[in-house]
Amino acid sequence: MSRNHDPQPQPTVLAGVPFVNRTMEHAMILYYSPGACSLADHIALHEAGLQFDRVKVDLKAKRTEDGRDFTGINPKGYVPALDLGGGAILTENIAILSWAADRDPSLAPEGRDGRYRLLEMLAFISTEVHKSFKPLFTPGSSEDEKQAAKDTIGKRLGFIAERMDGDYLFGDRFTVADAYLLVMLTWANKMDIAVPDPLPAFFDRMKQRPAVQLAFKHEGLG
Ligand SMILES: N[C@@H](CCC(=O)N[C@@H](CS)C(=O)NCC(=O)O)C(=O)O
Repeated sequence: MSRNHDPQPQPTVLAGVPFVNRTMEHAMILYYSPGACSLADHIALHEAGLQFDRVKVDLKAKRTEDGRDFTGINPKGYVPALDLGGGAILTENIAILSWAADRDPSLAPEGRDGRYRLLEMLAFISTEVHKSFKPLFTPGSSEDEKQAAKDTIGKRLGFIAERMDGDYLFGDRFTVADAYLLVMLTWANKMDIAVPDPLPAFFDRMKQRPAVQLAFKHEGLG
């Protein structure tokens, strides 16, 4: 298990209820695998200035780095899983990223519909981009299946690229959706999928953010 060396957490308020994300008894814990989609949540938690511990998961063996059966923590058997403290486990990228944006509302788009625009984008990235990578990560996929996946991902990244209007997905300010998109771009680069403009510049911009650099460092990524 590793721990942040960031400043102590400040109490925040969720739905009118004061919330401290760490007590001596109940640390928040992110279960992650290096470079997996959980990297988006890792970045978002840093961006929100939250204090948390990290536990690496071996996704093949379904074991945590400290030797526990991961399916006992998240019966779904996949990352991300966020222990909010005392064993209350939150799963699914859309939920965890939305949760982080509720902790720090500057991480969601502004405006009356900002929260729904965020969910719309997170759902698109999750169900249309992230899931489309599956054949590329599944042993035994045929070359045709892999090429079809690459074509679909290229098309969906193109849809996002055409709508980018500013430095980030929602203009000039980072939101948690940018963290998810960044992870998709790291995968696209690894899989030699052409990434349309202006996404390469977005990728470089994101890599300059201290929270992104910290998450990459914690996960041992280059
Ligand atoms: N629906 C889940 C999917 C998460 C997911 O695909 N996690 C992958 C890593 S990126 C994983 O842990 N795969 C291992 C497995 O499914 O056994 C979410 O959006 O959070």
